[in-house]
Amino acid sequence: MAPEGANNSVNAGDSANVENLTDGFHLLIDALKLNGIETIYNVPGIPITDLGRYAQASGLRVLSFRHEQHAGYAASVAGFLTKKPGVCMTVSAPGFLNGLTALANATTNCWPMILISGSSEREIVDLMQGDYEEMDQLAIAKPLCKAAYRVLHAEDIGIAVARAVRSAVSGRPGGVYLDIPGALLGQVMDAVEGEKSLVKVIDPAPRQVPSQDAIARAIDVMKGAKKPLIIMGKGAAYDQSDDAIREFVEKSGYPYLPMSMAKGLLPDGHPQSAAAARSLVLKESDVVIMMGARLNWLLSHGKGKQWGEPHSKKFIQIDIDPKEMDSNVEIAAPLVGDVGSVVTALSEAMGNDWPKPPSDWTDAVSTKVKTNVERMSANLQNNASPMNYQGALGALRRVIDERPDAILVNEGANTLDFARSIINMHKPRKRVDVGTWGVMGIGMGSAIAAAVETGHPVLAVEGDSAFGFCGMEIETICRYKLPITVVIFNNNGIYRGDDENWSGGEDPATTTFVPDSRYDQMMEAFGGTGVHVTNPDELYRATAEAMDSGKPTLINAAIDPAAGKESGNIGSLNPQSVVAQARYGAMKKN
Ligand code: OXT
Ligand code: ADP
Ligand code: MG
Repeated sequence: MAPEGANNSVNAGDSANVENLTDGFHLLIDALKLNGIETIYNVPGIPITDLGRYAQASGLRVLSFRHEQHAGYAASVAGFLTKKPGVCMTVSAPGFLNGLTALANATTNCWPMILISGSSEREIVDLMQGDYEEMDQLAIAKPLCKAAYRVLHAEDIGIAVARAVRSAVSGRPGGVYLDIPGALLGQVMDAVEGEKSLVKVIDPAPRQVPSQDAIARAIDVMKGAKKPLIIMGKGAAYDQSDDAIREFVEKSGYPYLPMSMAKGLLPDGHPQSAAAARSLVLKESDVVIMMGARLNWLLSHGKGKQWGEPHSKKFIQIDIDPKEMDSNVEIAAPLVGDVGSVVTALSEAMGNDWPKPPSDWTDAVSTKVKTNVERMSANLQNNASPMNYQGALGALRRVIDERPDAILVNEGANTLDFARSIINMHKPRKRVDVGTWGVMGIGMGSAIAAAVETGHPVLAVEGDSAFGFCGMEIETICRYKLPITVVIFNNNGIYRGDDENWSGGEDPATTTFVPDSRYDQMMEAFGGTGVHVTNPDELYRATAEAMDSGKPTLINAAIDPAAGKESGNIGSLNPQSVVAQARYGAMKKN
């Protein structure tokens, strides 16, 4: 709480000239608006409740959530979709900590976000005298985000917001923490001086053009390729250089692999897409161009049996962060710069008669694609009840095929991994999912941001466990009347719903839920539409109707509890031991 004597109170006699004054509340709001911020995702409470009210009164859209983690996920996805920092506002200590998960996740995903948290006064925190919600938030935030700042004086708010905006979007985007002690908001100063203290950031995310030498080196490596491959990541989607990317990929004639949130940069099903030949192209390629994608765990760090013989490939890497080069394997041609500037320079250097890759390579890839696509499509045409993932996702694939502007939000394990390869994306930045960390609970915040920032209808395809991390936000969705359809794949548990308690005791297995829950009735409790479906035909009809209605809807899709695999496609990451295998191997399902 504000210590006595701070210059934060206006004497009764001064009220006559109060119109010549401004305060910390309004300097912060004006600084955010001056830098193009239009929306705040928050949870009210001491000391920011009035800040939210004043921001709303000043024309900012202020959405209040039920938990700060989801307000934070919304802010981070707003950053991914708009290239402007998404802003999340929280109370001190517990609210700050709830938001911190989202800030760290934004930083991991390289998405621009600013977490603004109220905090306790330095004088009390630094002596650890037990303030209300006392915590040294700045120190705790610093290791978990890209940059962190604290403001103590009203006249510094303008420069602080400018620093936060530039830090969030420049270079490799990321999360920034801005610490606002409660007393700062109540400080007053001369309005004219206050206006002068505000800073509008000039060119916060400058294009970073690659050197000609780097381009020449990369072209040289490309010229030697017999089995080239391009891997596009969410950094390429974020860059919003869609035409330049497509021109480069098509000019090269190279097969490409989109990582999950790069799907749609070129429409899935594009003749050069190798998504349905993933294992083949990773193993057999000889030159790999990484475009805004890291060689991290999602790509087995660029090594191991998935990648064929060790050192059998040359990597070209396009990344705005020079430190990403050589992170996992040697990069033969590092291209430091933003994706748009790099692919434009590459396309120019390739001239107008760039030779297509050898047909034995492209034919091998397209043959494998055709085989896998045919094998998968055979499984999608089923109307089985209880549903399996293929039948349910075959229905939702049609819904998205018919609504290419809709945004798909997706989380779970099987619900995620099957949807990624079954639901085709037709345009850039139309798929938002668990990102680099594989975080459960991103669904509702992401759906809210997608609806608010784009105005398009949103389809959130949620595992029932994943939904459990964020389900209370369906009240937020109903309160703001957002065009969001939530489809819950209810298989009664995490990964599957038929596990048993191996002790034979009364308690349910550790991965199962109440069987046959009716999540749709939760939605009805908040005035939304709830639907329960048991087969793909019903699922298709209910989802299409919901998407076209523009109304908050939750569809509870009963999925066969035995249909899933442990951890979906990444079961191999689970630790094993011969002892555990000997004791329990026979009891484990799938
Ligand atoms: O080439 P081959 O022949 O090999 O074939 C490949 C492709 O070519 C082919 N393919 C196609 N064929 C035909 N047509 C098309 N269109 C096509 N596309 C591809 O298919 C195969 C496979 O291709 P794919 O899928 O592209 O590639 P692959 O090998 O899978 O790629 C590897 C990866 C790693 C890139 C990919 O698997 C991936 O991106 N995985 C992401 C994994 C992930 O992040 N999962 C989420 C986390 S799992 C776990 O952590 C969970 N938790 C723990 C937890 C978490 N995460 N967070 C928090 C806060 N607390 C706890 C929990 C609790 S998941 C979870 C909940 C799970 O339960 P739910 O109820 O929510 O969900 P259900 O599982 O449904 O019950
Ligand atoms: P994915 O999970 O889709 O493979 P990653 O999150 O692993 O993608 O990689 C994203 C990479 O993109 C990061 O290394 C980041 O530095 C980079 N990046 C982010 N924005 C840009 C941009 N505008 N231009 C170039 N690289 C970018
Ligand atoms: Mg489940």
